[in-house]
Amino acid sequence: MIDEEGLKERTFIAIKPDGVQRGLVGQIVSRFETKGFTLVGLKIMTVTKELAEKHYDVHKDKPFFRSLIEFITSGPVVAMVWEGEGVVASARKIIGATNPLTAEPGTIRGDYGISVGRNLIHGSDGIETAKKEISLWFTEEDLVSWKPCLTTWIVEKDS
Ligand code: DAT
Ligand code: MG
Repeated sequence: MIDEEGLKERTFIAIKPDGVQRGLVGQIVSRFETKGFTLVGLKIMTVTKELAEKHYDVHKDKPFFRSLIEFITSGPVVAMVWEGEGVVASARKIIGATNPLTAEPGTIRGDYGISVGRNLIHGSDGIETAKKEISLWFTEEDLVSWKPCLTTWIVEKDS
């Protein structure tokens, strides 16, 4: 049994410039949609250096930080918020391991990539990170709270 609060779990997902340039937006969106999660925020944007550095602040001392910032600001990014029970951890599984070469087939990175610096997609690594990232990338007005009419066919609320 899950409560309304559980249904409201949200994660931040971004299709990186390589995913957009390679025409994979539709296929990537489709993976989360067909899984049963609800899209509550979506925009295509050019990421500023300031936003990129804030988003990847945790990696600021890593040797790959500069190339990561350069890459994420190099072309359009599709930023999204997805909602649903367990969405944060589930999205990480759908995305796959950081290095696409070791990511399992069937995951997004496992199916579409071969290089860690071109790994197509970002997903929040925890519920608290998700909250921080969502507020960094979206305003409250950007997000739409809605209940898909298929919900009772996807989620068993009372059992
Ligand atoms: P993830 O995106 O799976 O959460 P992360 O948070 O450890 O991975 O790193 C953020 C991004 O930085 C990752 O998607 C790609 C890049 N990156 C990570 N490790 C790297 C490495 N060893 N060399 C080059 N880029 C790396
Ligand atoms: Mg990460």
